[in-house]
Amino acid sequence: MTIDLLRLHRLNIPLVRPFRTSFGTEHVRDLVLVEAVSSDGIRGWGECVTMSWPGYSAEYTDGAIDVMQRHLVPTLRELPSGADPQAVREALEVVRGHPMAKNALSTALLDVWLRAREESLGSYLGATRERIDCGVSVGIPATESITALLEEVGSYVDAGYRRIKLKIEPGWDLEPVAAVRAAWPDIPLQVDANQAYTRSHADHLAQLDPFNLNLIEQPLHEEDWYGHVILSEACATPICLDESILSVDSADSALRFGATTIINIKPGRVGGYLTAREIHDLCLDRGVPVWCGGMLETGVGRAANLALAGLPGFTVIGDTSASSRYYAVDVTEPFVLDDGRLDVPTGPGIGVDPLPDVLADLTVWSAEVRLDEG
Ligand code: OSB
Ligand code: MG
Repeated sequence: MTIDLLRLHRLNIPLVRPFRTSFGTEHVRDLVLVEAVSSDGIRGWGECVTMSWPGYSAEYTDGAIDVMQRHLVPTLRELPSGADPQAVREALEVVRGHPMAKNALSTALLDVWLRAREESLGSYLGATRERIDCGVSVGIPATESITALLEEVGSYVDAGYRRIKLKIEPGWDLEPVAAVRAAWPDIPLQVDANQAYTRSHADHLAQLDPFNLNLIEQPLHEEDWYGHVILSEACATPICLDESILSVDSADSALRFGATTIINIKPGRVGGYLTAREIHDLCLDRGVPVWCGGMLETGVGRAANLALAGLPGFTVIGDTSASSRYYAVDVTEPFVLDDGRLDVPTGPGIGVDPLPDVLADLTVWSAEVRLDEG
């Protein structure tokens, strides 16, 4: 079996509500789905989780398309036919950085490879759970109104979400956290700053301690390893890294230095599901809890994330929310919350396919690149 061609589909999907974080506001999800087509007609899918601007990390959608077409696809052309997922991963390593672009391509190829073997991604990765407890990530309300926040959180609690994550930034932290904690004294609650603070905020962030939070996610700049050690000492609330963890080695370093005690694993941020699994394995060995983060994925990325979240070390509730949290119309059959949980797909590969009509409606640009010719 060989992969003959790749199609890049750029989609713009309106979000059900704007998603404001410390790094900006997203109104429309601007992402790329990679479709890989094999010589025997099997089609696999991968999602490129970049945003349209480099606010979360240095990657962004135009840049990801460029690096895929200009640099990553040519490395895939050098692969022997039938190359296994590890060989694909190694081929892509000749390009520095760009983990989200690499994840999109390698997942599309992995999906074809698994479908040809009729094996699900969950089974391949080693998932031991069939249903995943779901949390939800709540943006900063456009109005910065506590009432609006409580209404939004209330709608998620009513929908059955089992954990709430609040986005915070300087000026939007203690007050919203206190209000949500007062309204729901027992709900698992955590916060995510997306690097918005500095070391000088250590005492300020320690004021979150009385609210019994699971964790504070990525308070400081992604390269500020020592700053996170200082915060870990200043705060009783555990520090959890997201943006800082780009590889198995950065996870190992962060844990050994005491910069983090919990890790948010996102396959896009680490360059693919094989690396995501290795970070999971390292943490499981050390007894370090991990959880599956999200990047406002469509059903394509969500399906694969649910497979990952089924692994035994994912003992902390993650950001794998239902389709309706993000989109009025998802590109796949929607993922629907049932008792606060979503099922790990069981079909071959990622177990879902884009709906052709919806895909066509949402596509703003597409390109086809052949792998069987230079
Ligand atoms: O930092 O975890 C983050 C969304 C986009 C970019 C970064 C992050 C997020 C989220 C939402 O918090 C996760 C999700 O629901 O997909
Ligand atoms: Mg985060």
